[in-house]
Amino acid sequence: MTWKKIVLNFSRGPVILPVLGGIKLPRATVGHREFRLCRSWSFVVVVAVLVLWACRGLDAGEVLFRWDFEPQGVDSVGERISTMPDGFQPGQGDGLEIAKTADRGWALHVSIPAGAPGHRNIRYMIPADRVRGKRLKVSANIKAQGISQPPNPWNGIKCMLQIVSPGETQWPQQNMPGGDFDWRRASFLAVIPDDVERVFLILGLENVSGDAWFDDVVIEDLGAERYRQPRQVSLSSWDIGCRDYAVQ
Ligand SMILES: [Ca+2]
Repeated sequence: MTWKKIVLNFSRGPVILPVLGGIKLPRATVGHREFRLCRSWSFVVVVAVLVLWACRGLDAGEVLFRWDFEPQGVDSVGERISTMPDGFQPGQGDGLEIAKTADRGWALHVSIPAGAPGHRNIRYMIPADRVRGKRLKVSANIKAQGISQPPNPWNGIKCMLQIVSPGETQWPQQNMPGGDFDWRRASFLAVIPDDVERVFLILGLENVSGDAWFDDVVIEDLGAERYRQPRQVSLSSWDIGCRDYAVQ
């Protein structure tokens, strides 16, 4: 039997379907034997539901934290505010503010003057007990303007976790390019060890100059760790959801 003998035959009359009814399903002929491609739409529906359920487990989870940097009080009604969200620890120096953008409302704006690459960030301490042994997804909308070329791939725009465990510190992130780009969604995954002591979210710039904006920063709990290796995974490129992982 060869594939050449497989002929789809759409002329054998209707197959009455138990779910949708009245829709013709094609039949296949293999040699002298004939069979239906699908026994019923019920089977198709069940498979589709299972696939959707499996995909949901890959990229959706309980939202633990979300920051959109929008003002919360009457004091914030104005042209400009500089107050960081509750719990965030701003770094020293200028160049950190919550500023209004043209297309995303208020956002975190981090700026370092051209010609003087340096470090500037804010950090948020995530309660370790809340994420211990969990898989986390961190995502944010990021915009860049005039970011100088990072000296190393891991420098530059930082949307990163610092995971401190006994004898080991991990820095999972998605590496990002320099230059200019409009709002894009960055995301990465991280596995939090059972013995974690401290976890920080860090947003800012490292070893570069230029301007970066951060908005709609979300940390999701994807559930308990399903595997031990790799301990960190991150997306290899922009905007590809949670399907194509690259081990850092
Ligand atoms: Ca916003």
